[in-house]
Amino acid sequence: MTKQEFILKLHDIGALKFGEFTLKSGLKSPFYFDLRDMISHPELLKGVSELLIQHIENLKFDYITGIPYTALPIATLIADKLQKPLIYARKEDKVYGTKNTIIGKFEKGKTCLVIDDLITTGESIIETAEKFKVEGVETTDFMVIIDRSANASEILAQHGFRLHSLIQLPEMLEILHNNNRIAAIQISDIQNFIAKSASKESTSKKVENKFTQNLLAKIRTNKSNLVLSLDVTTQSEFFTILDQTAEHIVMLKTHVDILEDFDNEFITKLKLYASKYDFLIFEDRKFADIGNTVRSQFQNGIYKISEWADFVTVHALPGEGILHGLFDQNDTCGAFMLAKMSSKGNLMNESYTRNVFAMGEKHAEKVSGYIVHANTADELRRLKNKIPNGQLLLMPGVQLQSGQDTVGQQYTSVEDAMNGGADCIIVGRGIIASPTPALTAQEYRNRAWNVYFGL
Ligand code: S5P
Repeated sequence: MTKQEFILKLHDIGALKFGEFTLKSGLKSPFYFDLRDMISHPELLKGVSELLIQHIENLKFDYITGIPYTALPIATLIADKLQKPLIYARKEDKVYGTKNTIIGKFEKGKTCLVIDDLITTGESIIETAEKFKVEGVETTDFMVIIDRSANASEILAQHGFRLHSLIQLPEMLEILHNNNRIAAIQISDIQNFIAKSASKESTSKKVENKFTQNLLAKIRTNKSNLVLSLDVTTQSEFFTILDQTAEHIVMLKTHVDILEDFDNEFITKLKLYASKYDFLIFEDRKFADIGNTVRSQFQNGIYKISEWADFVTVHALPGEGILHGLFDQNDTCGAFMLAKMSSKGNLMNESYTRNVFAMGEKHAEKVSGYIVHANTADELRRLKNKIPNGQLLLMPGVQLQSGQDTVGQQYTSVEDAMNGGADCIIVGRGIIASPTPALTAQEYRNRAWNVYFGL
């Protein structure tokens, strides 16, 4: 099968549609490609695998994989022809430590060629590469059937990946036009649409609320990205450490419910420190109940958090009612949503994290950003890229060196956190368990600030 025959056949089976289509984002697209049905046409499946083989013959790789679902049967045929071992990454996210992310037999340190059907932004390729990397398999070459992107090849090159494509969109449109399948005007509509969506991606609306602006201003004036997590159980310890560290922080994170001698005086005193040293107060309450209950937990009880906190943490798990419950009656406190926790084996998988970002974007007037932990700078950068423009990333589980505690907390270094794009680091025991909290707080602050400012 020639490339032209393949393209025309794809059009015949309805895999390439032209007209007006409403995308998930609400945008109207002049075309819609869906190659899934191709696998039910044996001559197409065979034809495309032979065409792909011509492109990959000279590449060096140990294994071959296809991104589920459409590309997996194609990769299977190619693996058979080239007599290369097939492996693949689960499509669903790994939840428990026991399940393998990669199915098949492989050795660490080997390379894998990845086949995919369509490329639009390169996002799923980067995710796949990440999944393989975690398991020790390198994926540097990616072969796609149709490249319908504006600039995926350059974006991927920035990540060190090579993109090979069987069909580039302009060439495909020309073939379809020459065979009277589409009109010239449709080609220019498609080209305009792609150019517009590429520029939209780079200038997407900035969602920065007043709480975020306040925090960003303090980061600049205090020259600090350090959020101190002052998890101690008595007021005297609390203020002893605060006396030594307050000048180095931008925000103080509290768990007021672990104080044994909490009283209203505590809040009065804390507010005096906050105004003297110009830091914000962040009660890490991790709300996680129905709207009506969290409203009471926020406003009532002995802590009356809504009266003094500048920020609180909120879980997305109960649904967006939690944000209405907390904030419909409050205009003085912002939120950080927990998107990816630092504790080992936590159940926040990729799709959960994405859904948290989507909920936070929808409520951007209250949500200033997300609590996100990652074990490497690369992984954090990948998550940071998914955060809506203008929202922040605070990273807990940070110490001077990476490591773990005895109950599942994982630590990443200050440099990895900041290089991965954290706006603030959240540090507890790294500072409060130090024999010299003042010096140590200063060290965390300087190390983070140096990366932040590219020093
Ligand atoms: O995923 C998370 C989210 C948070 S807010 N992991 C965390 O460790 N935290 C909080 O950050 C945690 O509740 C604690 O107050 C602080 C980390 O403390 P450290 O002593 O381990 O640095």
